[in-house]
Amino acid sequence: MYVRHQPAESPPHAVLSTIPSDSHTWNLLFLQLILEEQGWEVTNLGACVPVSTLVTESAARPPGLIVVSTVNGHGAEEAPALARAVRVEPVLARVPLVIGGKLDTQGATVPDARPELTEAGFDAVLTGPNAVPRLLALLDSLSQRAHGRVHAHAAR
Ligand code: B12
Repeated sequence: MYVRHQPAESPPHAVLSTIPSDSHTWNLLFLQLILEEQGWEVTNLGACVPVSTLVTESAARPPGLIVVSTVNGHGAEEAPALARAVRVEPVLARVPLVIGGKLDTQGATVPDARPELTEAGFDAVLTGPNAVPRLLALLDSLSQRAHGRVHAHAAR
């Protein structure tokens, strides 16, 4: 079972999306619940999200994290363009951007097998049995960083 963390006073915000061709939704619901359990407020954009919608929605309210989940096997092919479109938007250029799920039809689970995804702008490619623990570790480090920022402001 995953450990529930105390929600921050002002919850961090994550945008949750998939690639344009992917109509699966239980993966998105699963990730929404994981993020919410860890104290994040989630904007779940649902199935078959056009890249332009992801960029517009995220730019309107820049989140602390963008999570892309895809399981239909087209992620490796479609997600590089998604990452480039996110990174070209100035307010999203440095927002942590991660992808996970079933990214191809070969069942590849080794993150480094997909260098095109990190080259295109993803900070992490989370696949295989350690995907969720790695996401939880990332959420932990983001929330520690956010708290560090709050303390730094408070100290001034
Ligand atoms: C239910 C299902 C459907 C339903 C979806 C209903 C819905 N509302 O979602 C329907 C029938 C509509 C469907 C359609 C299709 N499906 Co389908 N579907 C499934 C099925 C049986 C279960 C998926 C599911 O809901 N799992 C439950 C969720 C909670 O788990 P999950 O999706 O596996 O995600 C987990 C991990 O991957 C991970 N994860 C996922 N994303 C992320 C992201 C991050 C950041 C992290 C950390 C972790 C993570 O966490 C989750 C929990 O462990 C799987 C087979 C299977 N047993 O997995 C096939 C499967 C995903 N489908 C598949 C395919 C091919 C299709 C179709 C293309 C079939 C077709 N020819 O029409 C279409 C998709 C069309 C499209 N445009 O996308 C393939 C994908 C092939 C691949 N990737 O290699 C699968 C794997 C079946 C197979 N073995 O071939 N499908």
